[in-house]
Amino acid sequence: MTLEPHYADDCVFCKILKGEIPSYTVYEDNIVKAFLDISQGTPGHTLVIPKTHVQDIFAYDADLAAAVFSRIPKIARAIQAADPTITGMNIVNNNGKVAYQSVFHSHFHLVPRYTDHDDFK
Ligand code: DGP
Repeated sequence: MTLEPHYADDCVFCKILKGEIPSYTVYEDNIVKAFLDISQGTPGHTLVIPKTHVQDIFAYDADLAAAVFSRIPKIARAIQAADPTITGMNIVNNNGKVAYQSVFHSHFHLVPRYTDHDDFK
């Protein structure tokens, strides 16, 4: 499996990688792109995707997994640094339709959690 960018036809996240669909970039390097999730149900909800098209976790090899996973803590810290009330974060990765994956280009949801959230007042 190559770590270099490799795009699939008819993939919305590949279109984002190619600049054909706009996105708000949080972080980018040669391996991954992190950008704001379109929903923003939680402010700062970010998606981290490999630049090479890979459908889901079942398709990763060890090199791609190491490259992508090793970047996630840095991106999480960058999001956290944006707001001192971000004191937690959910990291979620859905794989397969039965696991509620809706975009079949592997992605990790980084969902910041805030100390001033109503549930924790
Ligand atoms: P999942 O259900 O785990 O496959 O999550 C897919 C996410 O992708 C969902 O939270 C919404 C997001 N999404 C879908 N289309 C776009 C898009 O065009 N732009 C951005 N920024 N996010 C998108």
